[in-house]
Amino acid sequence: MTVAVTAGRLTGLHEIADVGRDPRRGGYSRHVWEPADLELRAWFAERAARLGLTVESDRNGNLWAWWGGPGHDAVVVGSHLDSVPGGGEFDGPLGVVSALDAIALLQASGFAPSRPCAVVVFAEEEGSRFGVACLGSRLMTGAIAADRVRALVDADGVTLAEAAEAHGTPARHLGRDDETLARIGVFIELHVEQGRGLIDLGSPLAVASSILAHGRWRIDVTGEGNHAGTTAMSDRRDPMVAAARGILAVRDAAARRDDRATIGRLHAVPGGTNVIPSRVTVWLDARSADDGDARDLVAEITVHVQDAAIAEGCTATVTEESWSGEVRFDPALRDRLAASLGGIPALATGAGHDAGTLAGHVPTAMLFVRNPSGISHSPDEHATLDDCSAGVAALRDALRGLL
Ligand code: HGY
Ligand code: MN
Ligand code: MN
Repeated sequence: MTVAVTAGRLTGLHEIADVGRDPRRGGYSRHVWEPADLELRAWFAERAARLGLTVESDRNGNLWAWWGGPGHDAVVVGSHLDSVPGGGEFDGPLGVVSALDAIALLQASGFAPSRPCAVVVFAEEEGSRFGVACLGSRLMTGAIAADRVRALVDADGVTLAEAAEAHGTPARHLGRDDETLARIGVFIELHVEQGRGLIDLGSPLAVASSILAHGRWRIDVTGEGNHAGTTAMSDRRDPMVAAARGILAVRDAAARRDDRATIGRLHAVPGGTNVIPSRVTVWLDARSADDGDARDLVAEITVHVQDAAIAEGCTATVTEESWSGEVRFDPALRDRLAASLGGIPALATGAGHDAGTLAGHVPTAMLFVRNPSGISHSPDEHATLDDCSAGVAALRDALRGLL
């Protein structure tokens, strides 16, 4: 049996190709417990059931599909189905579809696993709705306090507790889940590569070596709301101008240090064309090679942003919303996997993953599939069918070796 293909795509990707399309932004907007995400969850349950897998949700809204029933020391493969706003087709779903396809190939070949195996779909990996990345895996591992998570609010004022309750995940049960974590013997996440690493290496596949330290910070700049027509330029305390000065300083600080810093989201209050805002909030994503460098970068940015605010008669506060320390994947598992797949290269990444959260708890590895555009978090993200098929075959072989 070969990998299932429909209309030039892995069949699983074809089946969900219309779910959560975003006509306004382009690409896909699939946010946790919103209609597209619910449809994807139902699709996953149905597709897993077709393979005879037993599907269950854990106390944090992560989905598990068990081959042969739940058990300990399991080999777990999977990724996420949610997306950034206006995201691509592959970031997350490729890992889930490939995991199901790899199991289908093993089943078709008559292979019988000698240890438990599961496909997992982690909830809210992108943090697009509630702001904190890798929320499902963070909750499971206890990396974030459940009380804080329950109180997170989306753009419409819905708390995470309310959203979870509405879709069958009791809010009081959210939090560290030692029982589920203890079932995982090894975790492998296959993911589309999100940069040009594999193009440069001329390889369809790689294993992950490390993930940059990264986090998210909310920057609130407060000034004085006033009239756009009657307020002299010299009389203004305009937080938008202060934020603009701050954003340039963010770019310059990261460039000087050879780090990465991005402002991808901005919110002005009250948000009228003819109104000088009273407050502007921007969100900073900052990433560096190690934890100390990332902390230093954000400390420097904080000083620049506060100086920019003072220069405009405003004030600025910087609040951490999420933090992920540098990850170095288990070298023994990485090397074993790379060797078993014909000596594929190892690649560092600047993108965060649930595998990064799990790496501190269980032996964890990642497989990257080449992205010929080198672009991700955009509708232009891509992976060819040949490379996706190579990824499925690699995951099948990895599973065969571990099961
Ligand atoms: O933001 C990230 O690095 C990831 O793609 N969630
Ligand atoms: Mn992503
Ligand atoms: Mn992802």
